[in-house]
Amino acid sequence: MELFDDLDRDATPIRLGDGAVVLPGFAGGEAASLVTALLAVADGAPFRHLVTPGGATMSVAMTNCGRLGWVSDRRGYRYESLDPLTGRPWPAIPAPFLSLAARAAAAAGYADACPDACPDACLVNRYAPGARLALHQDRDEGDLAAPIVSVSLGLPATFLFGGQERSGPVRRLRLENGDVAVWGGASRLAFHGIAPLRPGNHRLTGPVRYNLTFRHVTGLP
Ligand code: MD6
Ligand code: FE
Repeated sequence: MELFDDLDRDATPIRLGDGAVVLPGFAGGEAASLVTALLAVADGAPFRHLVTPGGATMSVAMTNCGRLGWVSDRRGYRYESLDPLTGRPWPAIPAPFLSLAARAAAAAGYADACPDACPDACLVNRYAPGARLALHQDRDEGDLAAPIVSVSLGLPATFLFGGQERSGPVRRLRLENGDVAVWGGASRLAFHGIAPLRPGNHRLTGPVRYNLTFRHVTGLP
């Protein structure tokens, strides 16, 4: 039945590149509680459409939880410990998020990433129909040795996975509710993005897709 097809998928890991893997449905069983926790985060730190240094308003709405949050404005991309919208610290990363991030990292072969490189930042993305994320690298983190864990919730999206250069070939992969991507190592700086979201209705999230990305921004002193 189409409504529930993301619950019943082949869980064999998909290798994207050296050090990068997608774990299909890894978070499927806990997706509903992750969405509930995510909405509680957004109660304290509302979703907003950030402006890029070039002056464009992003189509993806974003918020953060954790000690540090990723922000963008005319001055550039960076991590901030206070939410510029509220002036308050970002909400704490909910315990079920941290548990999932640790289990996914271990399943992908990064068992040693924590406690030395536990996530201290979690970016929360919300995609409405048509929202997209242009090809980019995640390179604003101080610790590029720690892997990033990325969780897809709600409507499916087409993930674009390129190489070390923006102009290289791009692989397209469908990410469904509960899919978890873990990448580090040689793929840590690979270009990637999300194609414009197709309209739909998901039982957990209605008309949108959410994505959580866990990062370790600050290395040990
Ligand atoms: C998204 N993800 O899935 C956007 N970045 O909505 C990312 O930009 C991303 O999935 C770094 C590592 C994994 C990711
Ligand atoms: Fe990214």
